[in-house]
Amino acid sequence: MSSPYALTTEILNGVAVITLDLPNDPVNKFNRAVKEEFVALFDRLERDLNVRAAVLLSGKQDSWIAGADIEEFLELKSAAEAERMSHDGQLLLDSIEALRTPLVCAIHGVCLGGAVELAIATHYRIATDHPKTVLALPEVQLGLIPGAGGTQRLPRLIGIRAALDMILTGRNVRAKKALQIGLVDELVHPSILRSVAIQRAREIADGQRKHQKHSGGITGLLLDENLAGRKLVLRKAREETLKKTRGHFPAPLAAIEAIDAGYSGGPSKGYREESRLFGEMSATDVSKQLIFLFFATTALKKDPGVTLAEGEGRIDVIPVDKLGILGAGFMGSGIAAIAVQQGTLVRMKDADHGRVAKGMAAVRDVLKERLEKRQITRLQYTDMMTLLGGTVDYSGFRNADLVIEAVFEDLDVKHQVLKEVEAATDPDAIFASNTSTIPISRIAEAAARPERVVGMHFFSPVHKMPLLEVIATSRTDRRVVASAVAYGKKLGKTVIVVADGPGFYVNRILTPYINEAGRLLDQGAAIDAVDNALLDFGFPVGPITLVDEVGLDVGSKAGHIMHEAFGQRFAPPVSMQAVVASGRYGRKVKKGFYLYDEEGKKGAVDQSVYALLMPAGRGVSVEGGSGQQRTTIPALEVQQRTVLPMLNEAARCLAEGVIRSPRDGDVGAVFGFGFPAFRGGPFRYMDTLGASEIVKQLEELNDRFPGRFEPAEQLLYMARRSERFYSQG
Ligand code: 3H9
Repeated sequence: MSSPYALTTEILNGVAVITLDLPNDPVNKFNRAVKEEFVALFDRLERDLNVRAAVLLSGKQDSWIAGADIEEFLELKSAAEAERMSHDGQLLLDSIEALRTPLVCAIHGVCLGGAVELAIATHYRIATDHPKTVLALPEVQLGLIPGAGGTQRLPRLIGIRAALDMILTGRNVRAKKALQIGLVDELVHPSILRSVAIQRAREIADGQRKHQKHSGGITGLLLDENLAGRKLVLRKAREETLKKTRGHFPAPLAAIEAIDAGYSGGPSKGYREESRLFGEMSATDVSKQLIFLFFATTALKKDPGVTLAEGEGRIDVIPVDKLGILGAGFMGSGIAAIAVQQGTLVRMKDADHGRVAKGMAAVRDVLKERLEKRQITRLQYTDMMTLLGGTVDYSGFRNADLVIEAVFEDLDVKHQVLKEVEAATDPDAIFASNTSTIPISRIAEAAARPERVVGMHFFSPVHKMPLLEVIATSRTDRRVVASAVAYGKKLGKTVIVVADGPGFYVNRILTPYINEAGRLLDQGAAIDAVDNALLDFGFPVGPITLVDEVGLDVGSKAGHIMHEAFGQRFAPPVSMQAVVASGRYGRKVKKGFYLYDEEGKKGAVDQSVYALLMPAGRGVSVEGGSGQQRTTIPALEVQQRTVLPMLNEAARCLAEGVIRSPRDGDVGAVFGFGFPAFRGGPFRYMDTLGASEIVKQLEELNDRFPGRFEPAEQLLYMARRSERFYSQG
């Protein structure tokens, strides 16, 4: 029978060996009950004079502690309540720091947020030198700041600059790096973690060992101890944060403020400010949206992608050990690169040896980058490369469990390769298309086994983009869908299952947005001004830059397919057609709307492109744009004209069943092309604006530009009934 308690303690020769193992939960986290158990336990240990030291271990297989319980944040009713929670956390960790019995943390697996704050309040930290061991303060990714002393203790332990890096990015710090920066004191193999931790606890109790205080090396020390140096570092951090976030994320700035307060006003002021700002941040809409996204993505991790029948429990999936890839281009090699990293045997085919070699080199580049960043060892690199093979025929495809095609976006070409794959593989093999726009059912028309045909739409660059759309046709076997979903997750992707149709979900809602950006150029707007307006809205890149990145040839081909399918509403803008016709395909040919250097690094707008656009004399410009003879379109109008049709299309996708839920629609847009996460996604954003406000704005635009902005039926219906997409905010 499992214990109702999370903490168990064993006393070994004066050392209390404490194991945290939250019952019935996959990870350890600090919820109210666990905190109470900690208080009671330390109270008892402090009074037990037989206990001279303590060690804290996790009972979970590969994770230590995931920090504070985020679900409890959802119950917080006010900033004051959150401030109290932070203050209580600080008091608990202060009491641990002041323990008579030194506490040693034995860390294996993820150590996040409040867990790092706990660890740095203790007397000694040992971590395992295992790839699963990472330490991070991910609070800013939830719109929060470390609230249990992290903004105060961390800079003093590892130096301001290293602390800022961790707190402002939330980035994972691997064990080796943690040792280098002084975040942990020692690294050991997992097999000896427990015994070494007990030994160190004894040594510290006996006064034989003190832990070293690091603070970012000599330069770090000099800067931190010197008022002017500190001010400079903090000012720079503020400037860079503002530049990067355009003011949309208040938490990183709040964290800097809390750190500053601790140095300028002393520790008690620092802790007070940390609690106050933690409370303030927890009440922001940004934090609510980011926490929503955290739970939405975790829910998707468990989602099999198909509806289970009553009593079914789970669905058996086909494991993918051998993968065939058709097309060794950018997408094909990108998929190969992530597949070999998961131990899949990959066979990549293209038409000639030159292309295959180029694709293999591209895989090597991705893995080399990981090697250089020390994310993998040389041995792992070699093992991964050994899993990759190339071919110009179908040799080695016979045993493939899954074949993904990433060939030219042309239906005839897709039909041809589908037939070839069916002939070259076993009848059980799954055929997946990575098409970005062609309906899978059209591709499956050529199939002898349409039930084995599915869509797996990866985003470019594959090794960086977190989303995968799995597309099921009405004929796809549900086990095939579930297998594509399971394999996508294994590849580390967040997977949404969408219904078949031109552009599926992500490209369908992206197209009207890009088209409208093009129409603004048709009107004579300046390229950088359109991009800037949407960067200000919160997109990571502007729409014109995005087109340059994706490739104008690819984008325009997709645009035509969408136009054919959806008619006038999706008519491509004139400007884009003129530019693509001139051979400016964007970054890959180092010629597009922007200038590119030899390495492909983006520069300023290429002024010569304006000659290809509609005559500027007829045009207008956008606030803040460069270029000639322009009148002004306010940035707000640019945002409305581009973002509203995207929202409108997202509502249509939901009504038509292209996506299963607003949650999938939000996650798809945020992870597929960077819809501003602090707005929660298109559906959360529509709820913030309200359906009637969206309808009103769309109708106003439709009066000015008939046909393009007609509100979706779904929005009209919701506006009439004052309905929302989500029942709660
Ligand atoms: C913080 O610490 C604030 C402090 O500064 C001080 C405050 C005063 N809370 O992702 P998985 C659940 S802020 C609640 O599928 P994986 C998750 O929802 C906190 N629940 O597994 C899921 O639930 P379910 C800073 C949590 O192996 C289940 O655990 N910490 C938490 O792929 C399994 O999760 C973070 O931001 C949590 N903290 O990844 C850590 N963590 O089974 C966020 C997990 O019902 N968490 N759950 O669907 C993660 O990054 C990943 O979940 C983790 C495991 C890497 C831990």
